[in-house]
Amino acid sequence: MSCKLISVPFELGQPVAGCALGPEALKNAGLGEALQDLGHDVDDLGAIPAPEPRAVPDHPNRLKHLREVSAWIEAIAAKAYEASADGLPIFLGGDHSISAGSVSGLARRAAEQGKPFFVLWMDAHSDLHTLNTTTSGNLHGVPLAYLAGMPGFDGYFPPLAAPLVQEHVCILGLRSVDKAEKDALAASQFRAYDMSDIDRRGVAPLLESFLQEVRDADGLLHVSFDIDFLDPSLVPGVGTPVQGGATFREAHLAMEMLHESGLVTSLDVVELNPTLDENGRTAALANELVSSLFGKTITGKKRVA
Ligand code: 4U7
Ligand code: MN
Ligand code: MN
Ligand code: MN
Repeated sequence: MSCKLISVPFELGQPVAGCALGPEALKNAGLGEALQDLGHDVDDLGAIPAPEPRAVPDHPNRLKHLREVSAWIEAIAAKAYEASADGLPIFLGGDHSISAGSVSGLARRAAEQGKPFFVLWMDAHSDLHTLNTTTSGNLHGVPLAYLAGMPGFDGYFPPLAAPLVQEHVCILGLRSVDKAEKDALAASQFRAYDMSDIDRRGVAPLLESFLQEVRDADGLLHVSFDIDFLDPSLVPGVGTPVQGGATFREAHLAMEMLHESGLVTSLDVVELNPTLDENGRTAALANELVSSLFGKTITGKKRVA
């Protein structure tokens, strides 16, 4: 596998300073070397340069850094489209608003290739606010709504070449869903699994049924890994922690299954805030899980799905 590391040092989609240092922290903690040790080629494409803020109209809702977020989405989408011509792009965030760009560029590429495009959104939050429903104004809470073509983004965020098919999106790990997001979920065709589903049914059957759909459709699979998917006791270095998150074993199993599926074609790792981290343990854990996604196993034995 040829992995392309794309750093996205952008943090204005959320309110806590430090998230822009995420890409460097992941790399300094040895992400590239770990992937190489697993036998992958690693091409570090460096950081996307900060674009000029995008001229967009004022929005009636109080949205934070709309012009910056919109510009970054456009720049990231262009990069994602370009980088996905060959190899496996890995976007290192940055806050989760960056996935509005990565996923839209990848979806455009998939559409041109005539391939069904699937997304696994691993997150405590559903990120399903529209620009009209967000009450925090923090735009890392809206990317999935935008990507799925929900209303209200026209003229503010860049036009989408290929909106996601809701049935092709699986949200895993939910435990913080705002009222408007609950309504959006209820009216949607997303697959959404909350922590209670994980408790009752387990990660493996939930994920396997989704992977089987991707396989049956001969689709491409993007994984958008918001580190706050994990329980905050494991990951102090995130800006929006929510108690009751995935355990190490649940996350590890998910990553192993993703590897064994052979279906993953791109990845985001987002929401790491190194300034909130304790001795780099959040970055180290994120890298450990990414390594599992790229083939690290406990004994070295290969399992095949
Ligand atoms: B993340 C929130 F109110 N829903 O809109 C909001 F709970 O990318 C949180 O998943 C959003 O970390 C979290 O601000 C976005 C809040
Ligand atoms: Mn998120
Ligand atoms: Mn989150
Ligand atoms: Mn967050």
